[in-house]
Amino acid sequence: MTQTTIEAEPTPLAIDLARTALIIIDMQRDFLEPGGFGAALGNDVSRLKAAVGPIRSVLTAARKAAMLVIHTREGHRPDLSDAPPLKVERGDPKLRIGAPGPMGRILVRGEPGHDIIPELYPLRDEVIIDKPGKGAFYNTDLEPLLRSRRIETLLVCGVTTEVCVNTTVREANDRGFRCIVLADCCASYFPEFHAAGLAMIKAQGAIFGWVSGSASALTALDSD
Ligand code: C5J
Repeated sequence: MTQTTIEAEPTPLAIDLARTALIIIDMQRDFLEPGGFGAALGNDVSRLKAAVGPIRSVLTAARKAAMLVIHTREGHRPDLSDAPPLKVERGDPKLRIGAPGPMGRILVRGEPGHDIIPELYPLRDEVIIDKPGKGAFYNTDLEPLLRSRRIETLLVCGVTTEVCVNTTVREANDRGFRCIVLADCCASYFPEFHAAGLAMIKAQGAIFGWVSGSASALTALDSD
């Protein structure tokens, strides 16, 4: 039985688990650990840790349910040819994208800081989408991948709520995918942006998507 109902705001939702994927946005060392991109921008990276435990629980349940799991990573080619100069040329030149840091070159593919944190490390058969932008659909093959698997619903986790999570949800919504954002599985360096980011998604009758939490997701996944 793959049909279930998940508690969410602004309304509960009937979903087909066989056509649902878990997408975990940018849980990378560069955003969560000292010395990476997030810290270079002056943020308190410890604020993002709160999402790790809840994501781990949902990831474990999704793996058990054989759900499609997708991890994304924000980052650029070593020659930065896919990084718009206006994105690179911000802040202190010593701390910009491509600059050397304690976890390798900041936000560059293949560097230790670009990789996903060990607690949520992808299994060999899980999809990894390397994205040059904030949204996971921009200049990636995420959309054809979802369409080929006939996915209609995305359970969305990751960081940061108002940047890459929100951008991805808006891109997905415009492409006809239904997003359910798991609030405690997302985090921001700014608690007020986290709250506002979630409020914007579910406002006006779910203008971009629905907001739920890890407990409701686990109940729904258990009903499979
Ligand atoms: C940011 C992201 N915040 N993954 N990236 O620059 O949200």
